[in-house]
Amino acid sequence: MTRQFIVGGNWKMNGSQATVDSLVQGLNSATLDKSVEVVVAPPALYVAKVAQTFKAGQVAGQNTYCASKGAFTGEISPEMLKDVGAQWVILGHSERRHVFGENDALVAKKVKHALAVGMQVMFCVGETLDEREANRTTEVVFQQLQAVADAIDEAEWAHVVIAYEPVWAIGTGKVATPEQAQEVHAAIRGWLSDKVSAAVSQATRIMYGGSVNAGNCKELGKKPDVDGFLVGGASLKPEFIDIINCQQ
Ligand code: G2H
Repeated sequence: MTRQFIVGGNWKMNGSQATVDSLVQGLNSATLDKSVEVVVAPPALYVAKVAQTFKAGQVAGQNTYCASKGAFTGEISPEMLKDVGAQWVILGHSERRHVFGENDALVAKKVKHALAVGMQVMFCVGETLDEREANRTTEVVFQQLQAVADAIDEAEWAHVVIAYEPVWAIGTGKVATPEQAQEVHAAIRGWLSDKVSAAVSQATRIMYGGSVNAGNCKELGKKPDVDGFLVGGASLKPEFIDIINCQQ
C-alpha cells in the first residue's frame, strides 16, 4: 500500500507576527514536492493568521483540550481551531507530556475529542533515554498507543497519523539512526496489526520526529516504515524546504 509522505513543521513557542509571515511567504513561494502533504503548526495565537495565508499545505494546532468550551482557563478546543481554518492538531507531544504533565489517559481523551470534531490528529509517542536504556522502548510506546486505541474506533484511525518521537532525540541534535527509527516504526506497525487491524496497520502513516534536518532526512526517509517527519527546530529555517523535498 502506498502511504502519502507527510512533513509537519512544529514551530513550538517560537516566532512573532513578522517571522510567521516570513515563514509562510517562504513556503508559499518555494517549489515543493507536490506528492508530499505539508502541515505547519504555529503557536495558537497565530493559527488563524496562518490558516488565511498559508497556501502550501494545511495548518495544525499544537494542542487542544478534550472539551468543546467552558471554564478551562488557558485552553483552546479543537472546535476553535477548526473555526479559524486549521484541519490538524498535534496531541501527546513529549513536551506536553513531560513539561506539562499530560498522561496517557488525558492524551487519549484529547485525541478522542479532536477526532469527534472532525480534526486530523498527529498523535505523538516516544520513550525517554532512561526507558530506552532499560530496553523499555516498545513497552512504553505500546502503552501510549493502547490508551488511544482503547478510546477510539477502528474507523477513526483513518484520521490519525502517529509521530514516533524518541524524547532523547528531541531538540538535542541526537537523531535516531535510520535503523533505530525503522525498528520502532516497524514495531508500531506490527502492534497496529495485532491490536487494531491489518488494514489500519497498512494505512496508518508513521512520522519520525527528533532533530530531523536537511542532512539526515534523506536516509531516514528511505526506510519503508518512515512515512514522513515531524520537524521542530529545522522547520523554522529554509532547510525545511529541503526536508519536504527529501524524496526527490
Ligand atoms: C520533536 C521535533 C518536532 P526537533 O519535538 O516535534 O522537534 O526537530 O527540534 O527535535
